[in-house]
Amino acid sequence: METLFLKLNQIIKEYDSFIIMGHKDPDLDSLGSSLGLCEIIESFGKKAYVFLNDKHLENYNSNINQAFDKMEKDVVCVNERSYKKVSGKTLLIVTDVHIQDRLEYPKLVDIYDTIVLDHHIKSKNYIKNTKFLYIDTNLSSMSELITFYAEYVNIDLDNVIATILLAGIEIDTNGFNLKTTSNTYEAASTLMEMGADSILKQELLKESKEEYMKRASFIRNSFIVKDNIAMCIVTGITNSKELAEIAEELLTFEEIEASFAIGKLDEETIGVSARSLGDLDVSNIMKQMGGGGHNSNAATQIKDKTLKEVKQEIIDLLN
Ligand SMILES: [Mn+2]
Repeated sequence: METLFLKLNQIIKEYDSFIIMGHKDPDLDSLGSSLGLCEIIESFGKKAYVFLNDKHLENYNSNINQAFDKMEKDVVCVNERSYKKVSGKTLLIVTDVHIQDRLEYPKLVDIYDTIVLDHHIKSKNYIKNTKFLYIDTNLSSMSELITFYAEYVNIDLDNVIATILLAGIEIDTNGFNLKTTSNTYEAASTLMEMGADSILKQELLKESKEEYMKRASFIRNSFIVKDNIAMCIVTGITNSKELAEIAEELLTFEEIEASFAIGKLDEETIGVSARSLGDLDVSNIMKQMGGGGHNSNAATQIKDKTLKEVKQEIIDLLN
């Protein structure tokens, strides 16, 4: 990672100001890595801004807003109007995403020099014409990378930012289960040493009882399609995050070795999230359905098919 950090240091020195942007519907990994980068860049004596659409700040659960209040470090956020006030030679840093459409505000890629840092499997639609693109799928999360970067530049992150990063790792690994390596634990340990607070972390990771009950009702109706493979059909309109959570949760049950969660993302699109403990290569099935991923973590999106047809397609592929 040292080569990467040296490269990033070098790039940072070339610019005056930085706008850091994660993905739409930001999660704690996207937010934590943005805030961590902000602190790292400011340690170079440069100006850094985190891009967040106002509507997202309002939608954040109140715990995140509380965390923002507790932050000792003054993080300046910019939105779709105020970014224009950022002055000097400016670089856009994209974190936790590499597809332009999925950015919090895609247009900025066409305006500023851009670098991309991500840990998701590389899509054909990655952002082209970047100054630098770094995708490492061995990382549990962007929080893991940014923690090591902070350590490398020898700064002690703000306690609240360290806490958000720790929560980001926990979210992306589903509680240190998925994609977890010794580096992941090392990053977590570093964050604790920097002052991450495990009570605040629990607060940040809370979900509403309604959300939990809704997911539980889908899980209750899940069924075994073959051997130790579970499937869950989500009714109504859902989103990729909920599908991923359901597929991950199914894996925590006895005897379940692989899982598929299927649901409508909008009227024309069906999303599938697939997880496996490793024996069944779910990416193989998702690839045959136009998607991609890893052995143990894969997904796809399908247009103009019914839930029933998608369900059958998966069953046929499993046989
Ligand atoms: Mn992430």
